Amino acid sequence: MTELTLTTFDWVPEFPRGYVRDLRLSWAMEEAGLAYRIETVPFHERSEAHFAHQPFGQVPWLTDGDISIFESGAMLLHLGGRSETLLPADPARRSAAVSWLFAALNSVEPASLPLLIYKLADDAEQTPGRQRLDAFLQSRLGHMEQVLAGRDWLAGDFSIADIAMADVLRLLDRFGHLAGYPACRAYVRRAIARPAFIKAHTAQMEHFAAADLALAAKPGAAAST
Ligand SMILES: N[C@@H](CCC(=O)N[C@@H](CS)C(=O)NCC(=O)O)C(=O)O
Repeated sequence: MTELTLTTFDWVPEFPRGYVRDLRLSWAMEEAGLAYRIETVPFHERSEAHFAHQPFGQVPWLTDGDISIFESGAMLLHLGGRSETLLPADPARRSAAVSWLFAALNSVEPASLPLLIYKLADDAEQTPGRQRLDAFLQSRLGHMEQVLAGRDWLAGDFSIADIAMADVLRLLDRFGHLAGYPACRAYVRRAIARPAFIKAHTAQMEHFAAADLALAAKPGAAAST
């Protein structure tokens, strides 16, 4: 088996900690018991080598031997190819899991990301566009609520689809957007109670806390966003 290496930032500000998307992959690898290493790239300076792996200068990316993969969905699919714990072999169940993986990233996450951008811009103005966006999100959550009221996981057993969907919904929950959606909230609670999630989340928090300490120990250096 070739070696799996997950690359994330060396440091990030407080706000995204616990939500940086490398967590989707470390969570998956913990679920599957796959060995992996973590490498880092500077948050403040994005090199050409960084863009060669992730064309938007973002993280995470995953290397599997000589193969380099970016986009969390693509990486989850790649890991699914390594373990039936993550993606079932049965064609019908596999298709269901892949469909829900895309639904998380293509139908639900696009409704949540603009809200995060408004939040970071400290913009709470109820413009017509913003109202449309809220309605779009409510519609997506309404449908997810119906789906999740009838099942524990999206495609039979827990799969990469749940890693993506729970992570997308977890961010919405953070900002109170799941208040009227008890089944979605219960789903997020179920997902984040999994030992693999707890291990990956703890490791991410410790990684950035250690980065703070390393920065503080550098003479004259102070963390800045
Ligand atoms: N669609 C990408 C999104 C990656 C992404 O948004 N990465 C964030 C961290 S979670 C990032 O690198 N942000 C810093 C930046 O955009 O400069 C994926 O799912 O992998």
